[in-house]
Amino acid sequence: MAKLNYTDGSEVRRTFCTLCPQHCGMLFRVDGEGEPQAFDGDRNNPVANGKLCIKGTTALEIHRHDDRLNFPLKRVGKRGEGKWERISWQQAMDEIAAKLRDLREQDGPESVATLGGTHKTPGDWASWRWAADFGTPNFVSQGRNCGVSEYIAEISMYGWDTVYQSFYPGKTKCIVIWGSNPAESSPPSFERLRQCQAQGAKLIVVDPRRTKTAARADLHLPVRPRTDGALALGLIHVMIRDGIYDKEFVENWCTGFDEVEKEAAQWTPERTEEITGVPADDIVTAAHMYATLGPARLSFGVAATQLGEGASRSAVLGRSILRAISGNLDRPGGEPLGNPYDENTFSWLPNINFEKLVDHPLRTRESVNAHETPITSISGYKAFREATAKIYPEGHTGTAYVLFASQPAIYRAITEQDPYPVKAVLVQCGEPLLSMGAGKAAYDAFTSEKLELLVTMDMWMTPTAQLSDYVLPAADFMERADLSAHWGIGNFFVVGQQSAEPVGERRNDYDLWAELGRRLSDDPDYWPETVEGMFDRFLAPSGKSYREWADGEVNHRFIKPVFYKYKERGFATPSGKVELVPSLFERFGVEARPVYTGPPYSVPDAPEGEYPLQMIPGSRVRELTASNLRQSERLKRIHPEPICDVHPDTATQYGISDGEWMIIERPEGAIRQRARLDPSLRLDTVNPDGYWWNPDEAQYEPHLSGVWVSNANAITPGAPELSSFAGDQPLRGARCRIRAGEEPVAPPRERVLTGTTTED
Ligand SMILES: Nc1nc2c(c(=O)[nH]1)N[C@H]1C(S)=C(S)[C@@H](COP(=O)(O)OP(=O)(O)OC[C@H]3O[C@@H](n4cnc5c(=O)[nH]c(N)nc54)[C@H](O)[C@@H]3O)O[C@H]1N2
Ligand SMILES: Nc1nc2c(c(=O)[nH]1)N[C@H]1C(S)=C(S)[C@@H](COP(=O)(O)OP(=O)(O)OC[C@H]3O[C@@H](n4cnc5c(=O)[nH]c(N)nc54)[C@H](O)[C@@H]3O)O[C@H]1N2
Ligand code: SF4
Ligand SMILES: [Mo]
Repeated sequence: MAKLNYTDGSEVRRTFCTLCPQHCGMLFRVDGEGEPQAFDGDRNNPVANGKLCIKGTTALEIHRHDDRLNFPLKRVGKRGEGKWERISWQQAMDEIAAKLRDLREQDGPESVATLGGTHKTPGDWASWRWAADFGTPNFVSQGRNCGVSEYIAEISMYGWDTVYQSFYPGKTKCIVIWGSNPAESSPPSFERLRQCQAQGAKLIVVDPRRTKTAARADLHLPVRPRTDGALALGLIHVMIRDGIYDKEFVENWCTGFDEVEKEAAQWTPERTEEITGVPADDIVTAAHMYATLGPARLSFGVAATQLGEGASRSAVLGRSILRAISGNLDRPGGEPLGNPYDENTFSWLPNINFEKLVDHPLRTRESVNAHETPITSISGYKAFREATAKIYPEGHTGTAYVLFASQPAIYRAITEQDPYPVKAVLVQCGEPLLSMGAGKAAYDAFTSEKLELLVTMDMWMTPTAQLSDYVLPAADFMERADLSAHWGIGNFFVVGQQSAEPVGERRNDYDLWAELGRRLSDDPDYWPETVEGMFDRFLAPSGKSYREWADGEVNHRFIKPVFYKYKERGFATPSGKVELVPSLFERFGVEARPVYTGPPYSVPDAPEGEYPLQMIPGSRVRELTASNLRQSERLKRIHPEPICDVHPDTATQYGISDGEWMIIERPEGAIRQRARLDPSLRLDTVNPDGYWWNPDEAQYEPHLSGVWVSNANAITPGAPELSSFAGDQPLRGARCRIRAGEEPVAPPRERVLTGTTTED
């Protein structure tokens, strides 16, 4: 690659977009000065076959934006006051490492936590590798609120997972999209969905809203938020009652069926309708479509994992049982079980090196949430590693998800020092105040005097960065060499060439961990000099280096799917079978049967009388990624203000008009968004935009770029005990009330570009 393609001497660089987790292939035309001037989709990359979405087309705007952070900053005033001193990377790394060393000596490595977010390649795996090296189990990253409980349910039940798999045009005959909306969240998978439908596949969508995906469905089940576990039990009930489950598979390959049958017995379609609001007839039709049309895929979706204690457990167990008893596991066109990386492709886990964390000589404690969510712990990790070893000798690639700590428990460990103190937090690639739920608890933690160090590495002066002691400028995806393996769980890897010189002192996220690691590690070879050196280690089994892949004809590799693998190897569970009632749950004292405990509520929430509605914030919109991209003028034109969907009758009841500001309230506080009337929405449900802040509103305390104005995660409930069995937070379905009004406001920002210019 990197050939001279143009007569003016410019080159083409080939990489992939990381503005959302799809990682579509992208090409940049780079001029003689090393500056990218134009871009296009990479038609040779099979993820999106050359297509880019509207977000991807902002790449150069983002790269050149005036608001970007370009130099390391050290706080000189009070936290959140906005007084900074520009310092060198060397000084920042020396001072931060010295503080972390002191904390590790005095309070143990567990007193340091990392908070990361959505998949930003080097930032995620490098922070896990660093945590393992430093000795702290308190690390959080992408996936914490997307899929941990789903992963754990699937791995416990099958010893394998289907999370990152897909449906196949021509082969898949029935697709169930449940708590997910690929029309907005994944252009490549929506395209595939359309291809499947064009070749005859039927579509069932389970969503309280009639989304763009639901609009294409043959059957839409508008479920009451948080009642997915009941719906799954209703579907299981019909499949057993009508004898349309795969009896042979259940007999030969499953344990626990009798217990499931007993639990499902009470979930007649009528009772299921009472709890979920889905008409009984539709439940029967859906069960028959799913069980009898042919190979079926019930896809991963974030909602099931975001329902909080009880509700998420029954939802993820119920969905996993459906995949198994329908006979779809590892069936072509059904539910492919992820293939482990083979010896010729990629080495993931050994390079993350969780083993070092397990045996770390300085680590004496489990994560701050392990006593409440014992599966997500180092003991949980060991149990999963042991169970899955026969399929995954290096460990199941999803095991990072078993280890992630839970954010509210980290916040509590800071403010209440319970179960032990956390005194330093390193934030990178994530925005805890906006995106991780329990925003108020995060704020209390970050402004607490008990927190001795808060570091943020980001591209922008985010609200969390504004409160930090050190702010470090991150490179964008054009400014770094890259490699994606979809967290080690896809059947795929792709490498990317660097296509721009970093502006100012922006650096690759890897460098933060490598620089700190070199100062703190007991192993001088642990951190290669550059990220490329680390990529070489990942890619060693492929027989080619990063450079060879990046500059070669083809920059990616798929692992060819193999089906019915279990017939040879059995399932990677303790019993070798699909455990419909997983023994790994029982071992950790977690209810292993799909017992439904969603609404009417089993967990403390706002009182129903005062807060009669349920809110489901954070549903994806095509033109934004979580709290990212709010700086783009192009995207501001498409989505300038936060929007909350409300049913017209509900709006009338509360005196709210279309297009006017409305207030959404919970005991944690109130936010405002613009009402948009949606007659297809359930009457009891409102759908506020998530992750909302405004970089054009006043920075620093008390406004923090409007973080309290419209940010739904400022009012999502935060106590650790409300998290699911896996530590996932109750981000969807919390009770709320609404009214007309527009109180919370923040003044506009004075445009002083502190620390962001390229000049001294
Ligand atoms: N209510 C509600 N809350 C949710 C969800 C929901 O559905 N509803 N979904 C949850 C899910 S699934 C997820 S994954 C999270 C998303 O949560 P996060 O990933 O925390 O969300 P973002 O807001 O995308 O934060 C990313 C931050 O990283 C910065 N950034 C972007 N690229 C880079 C980079 O290359 N390097 C560095 N250092 N920084 C970068 C951005 O500027 C931004 O500040 O939100 C969760 N929160
Ligand atoms: N444009 C864009 N694309 C993205 C992202 C982004 O921020 N923007 N984020 C990326 C990330 S990190 C992730 S994890 C994926 C997530 O991708 P998806 O899984 O598609 O996530 P959402 O679009 O949030 O879809 C969740 C759906 O669940 C519905 N829902 C809410 N509550 C409930 C409930 O109680 N039960 C049921 N059954 N449904 C419910 C919502 O109405 C919504 O339609 O998207 C990725 N792609
Ligand atoms: S879907 Fe859009 S934002 Fe996401 S990787 Fe592809 S081009 Fe980038
Ligand atoms: Mo996510």
